[in-house]
Amino acid sequence: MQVLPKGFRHLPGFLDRAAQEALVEEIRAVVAAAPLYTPEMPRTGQPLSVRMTNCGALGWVTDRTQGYRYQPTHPVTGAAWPPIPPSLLALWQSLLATSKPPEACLVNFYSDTARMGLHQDKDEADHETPVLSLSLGNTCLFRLGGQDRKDRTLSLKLASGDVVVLGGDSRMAFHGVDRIYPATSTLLKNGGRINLTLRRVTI
Ligand code: MD3
Ligand code: FE
Repeated sequence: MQVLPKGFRHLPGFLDRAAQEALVEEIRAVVAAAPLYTPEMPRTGQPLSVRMTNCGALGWVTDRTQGYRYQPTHPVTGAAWPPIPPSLLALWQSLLATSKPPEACLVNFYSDTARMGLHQDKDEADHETPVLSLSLGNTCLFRLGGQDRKDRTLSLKLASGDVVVLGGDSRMAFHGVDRIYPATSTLLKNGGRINLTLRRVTI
């Protein structure tokens, strides 16, 4: 029997169509100020298939020479990240018990062929505050494991408008995206999927 880790919450269809459309426009404005770039694996320089940008005081970035890190500026333009849209700050406040605001909002853009390998999110000093994830566009097959890479995993689909809270035991769980299902949403005119993750970075 599969059991979800304690602290994992999946809220299917939490955002209605109008809220999703409004969020896409806000993300378009973020991307206009902070263009999507192609992140690279540390040391090998192997490109990730997901393109990324951020908003917030800190952004998660990775490249061959400096590896995984948070920094206050865009790795290509050198500009400060644009602010997190107020609607996302309000969502964070309404869903989480914490009084600490998010510092980073990572924007992942998946083409219909992109994926993300199994990994842990551990570049934050704060491992306690939950991560809040929002999905927009095509449905993906998401995989969630345990705190050890060898732990059994379970798969679930994340559709446009779904919200996931990764708190408690799920905060340090391995996870990844195995595939995107093309043409499962009409939200993004050119297909693909956007995932937003709001995070607390510093203690
Ligand atoms: C479980 N993003 O940005 S979202 C990531 O769909 C990331 O783009 C995936 O993994 C995506 O790091 C998954 C759901 C998610 C986000 C953060 C987590 C699951 C998580 C952090 C800890 C555990
Ligand atoms: Fe992750």
